[in-house]
Amino acid sequence: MIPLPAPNGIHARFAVLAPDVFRLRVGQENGPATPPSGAVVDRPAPEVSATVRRSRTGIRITTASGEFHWNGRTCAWELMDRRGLVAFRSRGGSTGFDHEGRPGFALDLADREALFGMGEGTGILDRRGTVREFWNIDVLGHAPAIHPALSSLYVAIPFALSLREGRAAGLFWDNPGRQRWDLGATDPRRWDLRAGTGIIDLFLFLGPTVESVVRGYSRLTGTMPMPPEWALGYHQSRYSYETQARVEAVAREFRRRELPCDALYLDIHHMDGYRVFTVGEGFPDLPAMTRRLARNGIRTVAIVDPGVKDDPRFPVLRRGRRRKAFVEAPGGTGDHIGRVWPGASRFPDFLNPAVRRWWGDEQRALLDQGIDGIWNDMNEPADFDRPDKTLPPAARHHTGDGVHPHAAVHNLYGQAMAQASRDGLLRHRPGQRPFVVTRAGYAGIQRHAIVWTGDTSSHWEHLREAVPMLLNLSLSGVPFCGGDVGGFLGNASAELFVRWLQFAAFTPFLRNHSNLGTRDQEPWAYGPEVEAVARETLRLRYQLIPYLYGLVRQAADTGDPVMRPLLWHHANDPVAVACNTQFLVGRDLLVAPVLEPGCPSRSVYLPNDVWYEFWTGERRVGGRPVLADTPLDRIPIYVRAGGLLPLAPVRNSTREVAGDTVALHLWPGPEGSLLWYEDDGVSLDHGTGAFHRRLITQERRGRTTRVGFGPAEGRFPSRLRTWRLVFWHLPATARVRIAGVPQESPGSPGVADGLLVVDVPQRADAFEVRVVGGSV
Ligand code: MIG
Repeated sequence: MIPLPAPNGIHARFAVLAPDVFRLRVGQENGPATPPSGAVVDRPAPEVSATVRRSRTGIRITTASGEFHWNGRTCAWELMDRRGLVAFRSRGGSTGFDHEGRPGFALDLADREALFGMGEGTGILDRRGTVREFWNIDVLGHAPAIHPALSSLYVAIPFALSLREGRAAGLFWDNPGRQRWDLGATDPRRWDLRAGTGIIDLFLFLGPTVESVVRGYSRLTGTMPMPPEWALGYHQSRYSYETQARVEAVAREFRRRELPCDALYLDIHHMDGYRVFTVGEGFPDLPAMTRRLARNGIRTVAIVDPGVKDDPRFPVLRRGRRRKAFVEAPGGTGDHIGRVWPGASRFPDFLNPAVRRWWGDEQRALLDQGIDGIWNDMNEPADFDRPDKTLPPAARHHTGDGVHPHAAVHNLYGQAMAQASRDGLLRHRPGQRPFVVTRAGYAGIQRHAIVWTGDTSSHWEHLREAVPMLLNLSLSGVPFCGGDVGGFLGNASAELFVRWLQFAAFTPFLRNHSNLGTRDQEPWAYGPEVEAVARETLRLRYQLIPYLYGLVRQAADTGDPVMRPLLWHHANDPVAVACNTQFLVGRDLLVAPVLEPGCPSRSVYLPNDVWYEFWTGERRVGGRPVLADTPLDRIPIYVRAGGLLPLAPVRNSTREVAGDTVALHLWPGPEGSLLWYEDDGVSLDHGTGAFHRRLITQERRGRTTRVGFGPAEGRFPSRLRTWRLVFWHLPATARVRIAGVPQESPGSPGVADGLLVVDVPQRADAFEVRVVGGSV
C-alpha cells in the first residue's frame, strides 16, 4: 500500500486494486488490533500502473480510470473519474477518529444523487434521506407500521451504490462492528458515516456503470457458488410441520394435486426440546421420511439455530465445552449463557475456524438421516433476555486472529455460522453443491448461503416493501434471495397470498412460510380457485427455471443479480431509477407485480424501448406508463423487443427428467441475446468444465430475422433434442432456412395467427436459422 502523509497519530494508506477500484485505510497509531472481517476474498493483486505525485500538502494518485487526492494536513480527500467528475468528496477535518477513538468521515451528497444497496432494509429503493445502521438484529415483524424507525435488520452490508445522473460509483466500508450512516437525513447534502469500533477500511469503485460497480464489489467479496438446481424450485415451509405424519401428508398433497414442489422444511419443532441436531418424538423415522420424500422429488431442509441448550447431559453441549467452542462472557469468566428457544444456551464461537469445523461435523447427525439442506436462523445472534437482544458487547471471541470483543465482530456471527454450515456440507457430501439458507449475514454472505428476509408480516404494505428490499439486497452482491411467500406474521388473505406468490415466482428463492398459529398457507388451503391460480403460477415458474438457472450462472460468474432494479439497465432514465414497484429478471423480462388489493388494473412504467406484453404479445412503446389488466390470475409481464425467452416443459420437481424440447419465444426487435446454460444441477463438476453453454442471438433487419446459435461451450452434453422456436408477430407463411436448408411448410398447424413455430433439431456446432417474411 502507498503510505499517505497524515497528521500526528493517524496512519493512512492507499492502494490501487484495479484502475477503477481503490482502497483507503485510515487507522490510529497504536490503535487496538482490528479483526479481519473475512469479507474480502484474498486474491493476488495484479500489477496496476498508477502515477503518484507528492506535493507539499498531500498526494495525487492517478490511474487510467481516475484520480485520488489526499490532503495530508486535513485528511480531505476526493476520488474523481478521468474527466474530473467527482465520485466521492470528503472535506477537511471530517475523516478521522473522535475522542473515544471511533472512526468516521463525511461525504458531500450531490444534487441528484441517489443511494442504493446497503443490504437488507425497509423502505424504498433509494435510501437517501434515511439513517441506516449496520448491526444485525432479530426484529419480529419488520413492517414500518410495526417499527416506524427501523434502521437495521438481519443482514448488514455496508456497501452503497451511488447514482448521479446516470453515473454510478460504489463504496464499501469493511468494518463488522456497528456502523451508522446518516444518508442526508440530518443535512440533505451530507452523508455521514461512523463506526463504533475499528478503523476506516474503505473500498471505492469508480463505475461509471451500475454493472461495473456491482461486478467490482462482487469480485472483491466473492460471487455466489452455483446452488443446486432444486434451490430454484418451489419450497414449502411453516413454523412448524410438527410431525413426520404431517410432513408426509403435505408431500402427498403436492403430488396428488400436481403442484410443483422441490423442498419441505422442518422448523424448530422437529428437535427434541430444541436441542440442536437432535430429532424429537414427532419424527419416529426421519430416514424413512426423507427417503419417501426424495422418491417424490422433494428434498428436506432442517432448521439449525446457533444456541446450544445448556443441558449437562446433552452430548453436543459436552463436546462443545470440551473444545472450548463457546463465546466467552465478558472478562473471560466462563462461557456466556444466554436464552433462546432451548432455554439457557451457549453460543458457538463461529469466528474460530476450529469451531466452524466442529459445527460442520455435528451436522452429520442430520445428513445421515437424509436431510438435504440447512436453514440457519437466529444467527444475528438473537439472545432473548438481553435488552439489546444479542450477545454482550464485551463477550469474547477467539478468532483465528486474536481475541476480540463481540462489539467489534458482531455482524460476522451469522456469516461465520453459514460458512460453517456450507463447509461442513462440502466435507460430508463431497462433490455435491451445498444448500444453506441464512437469516443473518455481512458483506460476502453470498459465498456461503442464500439469504431470506426473515419475519415479514402478512400485510399488503409488506408485500410492497419486499420489492425494493430484495432489489437492494441484489445490488449488495446477494443475487440469491427471497422472502416468506404470504408473509410470516399473521394470516394472509387469499388475495394477498396469490399476489405474493405471483411476485415471488420471479424471485430467486421461492419459499412459502408462515408463523406458528397462523392459518394453513399451502397452495390448496384457500380453496380451488386460488389453488388453480397457484398451480398456473408455479408451472410458469418451473417453465422459467432454465432461464433463471442461466442467470444464476451469470451471477456466479460475475455478480450480476438475477432480479434487477430497472436502473440496472436504464440508469439514465429518472423514472426507471425511482421505480419501486417493478423489476427486471435478467435484461429482457420486466415484472410488474400487483401490490394492492382489489385492483382490476395497475400502471406499469416501461423504460425507453419497445416492449411486448407476455400473455397477449401486444406491442407497447416504452418511455411512458401503460395500464395493465390485473385479474386475479394475471401478473403483468413484458418482454423487451428483441428478447428471447426459453420456456421448458412443466415438471413437478426439478428431480423429474426435463422434457427434451424447450420453447424459445422470440419477440421482434433489432437485437437480443440469451446465454443458454445447462449442467447436471447437483454436482461440482460444472467447476471443471462439465456444463453446456451457448450464446443465442436474434437480429431482425427488414423482413429478415436471423437466430444465431453460437458454438456449444463446455463438455456437458445438452439434454435438449429440439428447440421449438416460437416467433411472435411472424406469419406461418414465412420462409425458413435452418443452417442454410430451406424448410417445407415450417408453420405448425393449429398455431394462432401471428405466431410462427419452427422445430429445430439440437446440434452442438454453431448454426443459424433464418426467416424471411412478415411486415417490417
Ligand atoms: O423467533 O424457528 O425468522 O422463519 O419460523 C422465531 C421459528 C424463530 C424466526 C424465523 C422464522 C422461524 C422461527 N424463527
